[in-house]
Amino acid sequence: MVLEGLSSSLRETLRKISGSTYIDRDTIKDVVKDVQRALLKSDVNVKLVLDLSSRLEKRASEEKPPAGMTAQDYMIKIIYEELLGILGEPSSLKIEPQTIMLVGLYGQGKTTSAGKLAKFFHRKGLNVGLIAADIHRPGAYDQLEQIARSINVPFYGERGNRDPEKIIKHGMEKLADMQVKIIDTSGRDSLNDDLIKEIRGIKERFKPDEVLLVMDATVGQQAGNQARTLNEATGITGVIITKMDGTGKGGGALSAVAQIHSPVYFIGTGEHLDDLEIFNPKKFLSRLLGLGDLETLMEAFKDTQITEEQAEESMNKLMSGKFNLKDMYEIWEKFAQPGLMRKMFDALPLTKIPGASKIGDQDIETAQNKLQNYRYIMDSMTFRELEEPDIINSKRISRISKGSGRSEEEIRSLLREFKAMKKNVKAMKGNRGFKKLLKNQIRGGNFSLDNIPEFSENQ
Ligand SMILES: Nc1nc2c(ncn2[C@@H]2O[C@H](COP(=O)(O)OP(=O)(O)OP(=O)(O)O)[C@@H](O)[C@H]2O)c(=O)[nH]1
Ligand SMILES: [Mg+2]
Repeated sequence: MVLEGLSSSLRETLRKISGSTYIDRDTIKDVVKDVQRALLKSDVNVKLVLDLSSRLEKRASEEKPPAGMTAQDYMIKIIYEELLGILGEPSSLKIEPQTIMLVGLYGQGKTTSAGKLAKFFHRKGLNVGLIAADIHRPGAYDQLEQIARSINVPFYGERGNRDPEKIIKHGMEKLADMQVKIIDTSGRDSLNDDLIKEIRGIKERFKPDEVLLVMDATVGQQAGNQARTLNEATGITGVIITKMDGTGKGGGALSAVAQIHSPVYFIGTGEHLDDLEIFNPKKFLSRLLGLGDLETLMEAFKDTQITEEQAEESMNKLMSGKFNLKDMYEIWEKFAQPGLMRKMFDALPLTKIPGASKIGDQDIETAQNKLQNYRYIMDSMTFRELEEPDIINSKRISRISKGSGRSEEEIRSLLREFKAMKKNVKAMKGNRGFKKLLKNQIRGGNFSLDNIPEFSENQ
């Protein structure tokens, strides 16, 4: 995955913060250094990194966390916000008739992206036409024509014509009925006056509604210069970062975007014409930091019967020491709802954490079976045992085992989990409710199947 290195070092930093007992000046300095190093290593522009780290340091030293939030969490929040600042505001292409021109150096993915965009608009119900104005690359005409044919959209090009403006003029006329016109232009292997003159000419003559910079995730520190120069020549209105499925460091392209203050509209995630994703900075960053796709996750919870009040109530009970097995049963019951676990795992970036094994349907089934068995066990407990689990001695365990058909070891394991859950939550000072617990756990990057029923923080 692109930004793999950045992702794992930032996650490490967040873990460090979560695990620290307090945040003092030295911790702040340490954290800022860590973040700095991680960003630089991923080719994020040096000046951006320096600006970001000084803002981080200033905010972390001066700002006070609001009531109910720990200094650790607040530090994480500041890092999140500052990184989000680099990624910019979410913005997307309007779904309406328009002319789009793609610019970028050789091999960045312009022609492929032209096809992806055509497919995108086509699917949204707009007529699309593709215009091949790349007069440099031998085979550019054929490549775009083939793409156009594969998605069944009209194409215009003139094989052998060396004047891109003439081709576009004819193309605009021929494709006048098309609601969206996409112009593929030439690249060069580096920035040169010839290229600048060519694309500036096209831009000034045809005044496209959007000029999209296509840049791949492998460009390093020189990305900023590329973006700036192309921006000066044509006024970039948005960016497509391609090859996000590769192993590029990604930081160069992302900083280039920040430097020209243009939004990233899409990311390319493969060679296929369907491999185009609308870019959402918050989602992207949450995944990068291993915070999970919190929004999606919270959406999943909204669909279930667990309201925040209910969760809050359980947590209050838990913390007051009055929490008993019956309450735990209730919570588990909610988790055992069909589909919820799948949704949770789909929303979480577990599969992208290096070393973490992919959560398969098998694992989910195992977890759900485990919950089911725990419920059988609890069904065999007396009312008093559920309310006061401490009285459950080995004699009682043996009785419960016979009644439920589950092994004594399983019952012990249930009791252990209950105790761990109680202890873990108690250890967390301040009641910030279920959401918070879940967030912390995800944040720690240690969200595992075993942790779910316990809601344990595991730090
Ligand atoms: N893995 C992956 N490959 C991509 C992506 N986008 C484009 N490519 C590949 O990158 C290579 C170059 O893509 P093109 O679309 O031809 O790039 P271009 O900018 O038009 O290049 P020139 O015409 O030479 O200027 C092709 O092999 C594409 O299949 C992407 O998002 N992911
Ligand atoms: Mg091309």
